[in-house]
Amino acid sequence: MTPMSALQKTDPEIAKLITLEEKRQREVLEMIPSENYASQAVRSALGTVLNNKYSEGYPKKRYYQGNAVIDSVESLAQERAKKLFGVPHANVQALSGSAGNLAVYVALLEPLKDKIMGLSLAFGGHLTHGQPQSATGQFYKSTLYELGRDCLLDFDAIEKQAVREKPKIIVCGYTAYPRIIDFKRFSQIADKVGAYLLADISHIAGLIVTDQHPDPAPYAHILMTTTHKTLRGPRGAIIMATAKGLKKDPDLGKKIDSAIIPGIQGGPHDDQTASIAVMLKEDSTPAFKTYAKQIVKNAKALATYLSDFDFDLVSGGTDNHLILIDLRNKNVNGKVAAIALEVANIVVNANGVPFDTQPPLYPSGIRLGPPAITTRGMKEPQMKKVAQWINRVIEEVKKEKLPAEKDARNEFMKDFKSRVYKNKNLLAIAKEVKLFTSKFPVP
Ligand code: DSN
Repeated sequence: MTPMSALQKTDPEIAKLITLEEKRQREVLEMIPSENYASQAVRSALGTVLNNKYSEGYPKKRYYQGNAVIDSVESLAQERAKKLFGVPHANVQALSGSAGNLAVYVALLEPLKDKIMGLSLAFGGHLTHGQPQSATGQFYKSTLYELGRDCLLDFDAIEKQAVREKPKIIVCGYTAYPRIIDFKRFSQIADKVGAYLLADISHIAGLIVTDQHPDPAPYAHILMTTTHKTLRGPRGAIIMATAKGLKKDPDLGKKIDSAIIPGIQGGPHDDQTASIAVMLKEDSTPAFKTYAKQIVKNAKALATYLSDFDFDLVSGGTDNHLILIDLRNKNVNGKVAAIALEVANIVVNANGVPFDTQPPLYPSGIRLGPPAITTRGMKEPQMKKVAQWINRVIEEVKKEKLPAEKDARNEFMKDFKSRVYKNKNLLAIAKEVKLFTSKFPVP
């Protein structure tokens, strides 16, 4: 019996929902830049008998018997990660990026005393970079930096802030920054104030290991990456100590491992570890390098076509896999745009833009990128079509004015949602997109 037919027999409700999600992923233009289509090989390692095992500890130092095979799986994942990223220590057990970042803080910081310095979420940082809403900003002190008026990293301001605030960890690496990150400049600042430099490369790791983005390993002390974005793996994370990190703190690797277990996690998800190992093997191939190159080519082409339609791209364009559009010149709210695009089978996310004046649930922009559609084989000529469709959708909802006042806004959204799913022009685009995507197979 195949896994799907077993599921169908036991739980047809869930089997049906999975089939529906499969269909959705096949039919849409999946353009959330942090999502991707993992290969069948990567997904095949998930949900195997490895799911049945407890393996608290690390290879050859487990708290449970019966781990000979799991030890080999985890050692293989560690070795492949070390080789791919060029680092001497890798921990492959963090269950997600949030857990990965928290483990780094648990490893190195004293609660309520030591300080994290990360980019504010409103400027493209992440909750776990010391935001006050997150445990990382509550258990530890934090100071958040912002981008300059040009929407780029302002290193002089960052340096001044670091000197003033004396953080113990500086975090670089972002969720909505379309430009190259100057890791060398960050390392000069971290070294000047004696801080650890943590590069959260979750978004751009796939570009880094294929030389499409400068490598942080020579400059940062710690690298943390999720595995399901441009790396195209299962959900999960890898925390790495670099050679520079071990030079600063010879116990860094041990501290990271202890922060994962017993610090913040118990047993690892061994099927996830196996899947990460498969991903790392795929990511070492020439085919993956070609893929990553194409992501950047596609993102640049899409940015150019969108600019031709007078879309206001934050920072003026992109160097990586993502594009952030400020929709204020189009008089369309980001949430309104994201919903309308989804009706047209184009999936992006509403996103704040630097210096946004709108609340996080109704931000002024949208964030999109081509990692997933590049996996399906789309190239520059297809980006022109994508830009045309996005433009048609935004033109269609230009008259939808989101009120500023909360109650009026809620009323408006109710009314908008009751109309937008029946909008004939959007549904016509949805049909075109569906026909188009049917020509590009998902893995
Ligand atoms: N949720 C991720 C993203 O979409 O960028 C960051 O954690």
